[in-house]
Amino acid sequence: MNRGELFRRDPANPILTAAEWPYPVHSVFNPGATKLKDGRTLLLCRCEDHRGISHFCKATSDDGISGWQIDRSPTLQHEPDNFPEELWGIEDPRITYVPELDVYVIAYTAFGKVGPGVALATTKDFVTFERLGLTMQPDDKDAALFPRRFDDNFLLVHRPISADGADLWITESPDLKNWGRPTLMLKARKGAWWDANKVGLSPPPIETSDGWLILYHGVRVHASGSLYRVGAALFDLETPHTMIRRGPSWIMGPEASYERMGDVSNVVFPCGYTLSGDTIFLYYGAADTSICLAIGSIRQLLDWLWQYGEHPEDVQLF
Ligand code: BMA
Repeated sequence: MNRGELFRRDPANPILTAAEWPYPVHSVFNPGATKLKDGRTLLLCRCEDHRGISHFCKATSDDGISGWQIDRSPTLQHEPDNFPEELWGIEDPRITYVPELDVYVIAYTAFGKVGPGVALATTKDFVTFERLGLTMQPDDKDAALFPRRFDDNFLLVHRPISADGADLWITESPDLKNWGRPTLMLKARKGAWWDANKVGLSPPPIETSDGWLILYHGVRVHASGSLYRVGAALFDLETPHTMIRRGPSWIMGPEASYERMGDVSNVVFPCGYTLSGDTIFLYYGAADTSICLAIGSIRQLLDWLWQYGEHPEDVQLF
């Protein structure tokens, strides 16, 4: 399977735009996704209003493609009086259902004066939410929780900025409130690589028989701006800090006109997926403007990684 064929864009793309919203919004993009217990697909969409501030609004659908039922007002708004880290809005939600707690944990970017930070909120019904506040200090974003504990601890993938760039880290917590023991998970490459200098987690980790499949975005900065593309890597099931393979090339990049042109052109930015057997429905923001769907096969993604992926010691990081 050619890397360019691993995901096929749904013909209905963009599946959701601001024009369909029941109340005025400027743009809808970067949705978190989950499959509810009744089988419906839920998207928690990032909506940017006409001030530039983002909030979340949920949309549900029976088939995950069409017939979206959209909340008639914002589902979750920023609350700067109680949570000053959300002064300029809440962005890019990633949803993990945690069976042990029977809650959905939403990791999102809280955008405030000190920069973007990773905040968590829990919900059982996507109607009422409990905020757990910031996990660690900014600058940090692109986070999602694994769905279970490892050696008594929850694990969060996130993307802090360090002196050496913007890489994926894993940090542990016994209670989703106290975080520690950060470990580097996946480093950005350097130079001309598609994922040079800046990478970030795309949707939450995907559990497969071969290991944790991680889809991540890489940012290549050009004279005319940034290109956001998606790549893949595989990590050990029991010790998810341990990389098994990393794809050398991107597997999905901006190609369609709705990805090439928009508020921020040349961006594909997935924050959520659902599974139906081997089929993955990947939900992504296109050009920070609309919501799109790409469909693939977990088996084919894994086969591609086994065939073309590099051993961690062969990955060129300099
Ligand atoms: C990233 C995030 C995303 C956005 C992307 C492209 O840093 O802020 O929300 O989609 O940039 O603008």
